[in-house]
Amino acid sequence: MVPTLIVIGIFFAGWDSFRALRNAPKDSFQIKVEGKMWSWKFIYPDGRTTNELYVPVGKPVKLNLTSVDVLHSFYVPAFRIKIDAVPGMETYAWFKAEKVGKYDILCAEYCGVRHAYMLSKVNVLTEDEYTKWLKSDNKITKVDQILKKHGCFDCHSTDGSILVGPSFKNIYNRDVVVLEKGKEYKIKSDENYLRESIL
Ligand SMILES: [Cu+2]
Repeated sequence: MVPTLIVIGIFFAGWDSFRALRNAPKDSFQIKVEGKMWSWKFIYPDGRTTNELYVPVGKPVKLNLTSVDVLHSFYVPAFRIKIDAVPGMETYAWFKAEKVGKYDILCAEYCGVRHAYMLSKVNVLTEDEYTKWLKSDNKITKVDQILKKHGCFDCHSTDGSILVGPSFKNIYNRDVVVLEKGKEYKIKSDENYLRESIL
């Protein structure tokens, strides 16, 4: 009897935590998350996308996750959430950030050679900052549409974060080293350089 009662007690304590984890509040702010080898993409209700997650402080946020290629696992140790991102399926997790700051995002499912670099951040902003952030460069520009259509965001970010390829942020007129016939040349990434790289 005694062990049975203990086990039943533990079950209900666990059931309670489980329900809290699985039932996102109805007024949660919803953000889509796409995992891919080897980066995270966050898609907000207005269509904007980022490679780092931006959320307001003190508000429940529900993440709807999927993967475009293999299994990944979205892991934020600070918020105690870890959930698989599965190709062809939608999973979810929710959290409420209690303090403003930056928190680590990791991939917790081995997904290929750069798995260990599949890192990102949660940026928790105050409500004022967040409304401002949502309003800033809110429009999806024609350039964004073109980049999206051709899949450029698979390897390049626009916010400076490093993915497989260089970020588009400040990409114009920076110093690059090119290799030609075994010789290194230092040049500027001018229009010609960018055009050739893209083509
Ligand atoms: Cu991974």
